[in-house]
Amino acid sequence: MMTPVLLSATLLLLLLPGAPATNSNQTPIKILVANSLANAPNQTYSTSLAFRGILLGGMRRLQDSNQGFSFYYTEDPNYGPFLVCVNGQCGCTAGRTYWELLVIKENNELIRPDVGIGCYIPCANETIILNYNSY
Ligand code: B12
Repeated sequence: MMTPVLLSATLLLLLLPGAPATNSNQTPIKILVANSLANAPNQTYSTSLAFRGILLGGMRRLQDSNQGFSFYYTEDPNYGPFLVCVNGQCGCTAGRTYWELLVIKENNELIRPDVGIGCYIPCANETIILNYNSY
């Protein structure tokens, strides 16, 4: 039996905005694969993240869920994971192509994160755009 003090403290924690969700799969996001260099149709996938999990974790879950999404990255010594290939299409230095990371926030604002897939922490209901592009 909980004491009244303990009970009200527990209730307060549950009601506090920003209190961590107890279920660690509660951050749904979409991943949209686009190609600015070819007239290819976009592909959209759904995945989820652990509480405050990184984008790379959601991409791994998506790859493991057999929805037809695959990716490959290399490890940069300074900045961490660099996304090289998505669904078999690879960026290449000689051709000056790469996978650009863009995000549509829940308020529809489009941003270009200043970190990569290993550091970006998506918010719920964001659409992450992996866009094949040139530089
Ligand atoms: C040129 C450049 C690029 C080029 C690199 C192509 C090439 N072969 O030269 C391209 C256009 C591909 C690129 C892409 C991105 N970049 Co960039 N890039 C730079 C820049 C301006 C210079 C890097 C450089 O040439 N250094 C000199 C060489 C000799 O050193 P290097 O260690 O060999 O450089 C390599 C790494 O920097 C790597 N690299 C470049 N960008 C990124 C980003 C990430 C996340 C990783 C892991 C590696 C990486 O590519 C370079 C060549 O191999 C730096 C800023 C700066 N002034 O340093 C930003 C910088 C490294 N990039 C950054 C970012 C955020 C990105 C993107 C995530 C942007 C986006 N939203 O799409 C993407 C990567 C997406 C992915 N596929 O994972 C950030 C990284 C910050 C961080 N802590 O994560 C930096 C610091 C700029 C910033 N915003 O402050 N980038």
